[in-house]
Amino acid sequence: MITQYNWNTSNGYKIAIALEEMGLENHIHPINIGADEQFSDMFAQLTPNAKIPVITDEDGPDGAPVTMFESVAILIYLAEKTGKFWVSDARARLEGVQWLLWQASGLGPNFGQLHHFNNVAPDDQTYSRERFTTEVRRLYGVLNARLEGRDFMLGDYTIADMNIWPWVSRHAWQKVDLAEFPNVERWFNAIGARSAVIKARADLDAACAAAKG
Ligand SMILES: N[C@@H](CCC(=O)N[C@@H](CS)C(=O)NCC(=O)O)C(=O)O
Repeated sequence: MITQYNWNTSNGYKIAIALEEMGLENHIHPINIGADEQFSDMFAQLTPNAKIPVITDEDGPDGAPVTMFESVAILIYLAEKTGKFWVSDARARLEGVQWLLWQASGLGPNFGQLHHFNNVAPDDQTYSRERFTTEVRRLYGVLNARLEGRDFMLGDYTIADMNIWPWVSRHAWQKVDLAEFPNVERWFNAIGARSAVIKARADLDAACAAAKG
């Protein structure tokens, strides 16, 4: 059995979606990051980084339990465990790793900063808002170019898409109109219509709502 220690954020949805797409039985243990549960002693036993998502799998690679943090590492683990939604050809895998790291090192952090400066920062933060808006729009341009002539990031639907899609699902927080990036809009709508994506988001949202009480 896999347990997702999770909350309904962009990084959190990635794992909920992957588990559902791969048909892996799992249990959601909500970690309410709005109530600082990521800093609890219990959570510190699972991760040194005090951030969701984290998973535990009673049936790890050698049959022994394993605990994992960092959403991209978890996505690779789940794809390799199931043999689903990844690429086996060596050259395709190199390409896939580049796009996974592009999200983890560029898209995720910059989108996250823009969410903060657009929606949370208390004072006028024009300089920061403009700085991150410029970079986020540049990243949308890179994504749009990659999706030209391709249905998904690596051709077929894989963890490379699950890794990016939840961040694009917050496009309103980024004040980005997807119509400006037509390949992204097409890709976004196709993934958003998948039953596994709809169910995974609804299940994680419901578990988080119940945890908030
Ligand atoms: N690089 C990490 C980022 C994880 C991350 O930033 N998680 C956020 C939610 S999306 C979090 O736990 N925030 C709580 C906090 O910063 O205290 C990953 O991809 O797993």
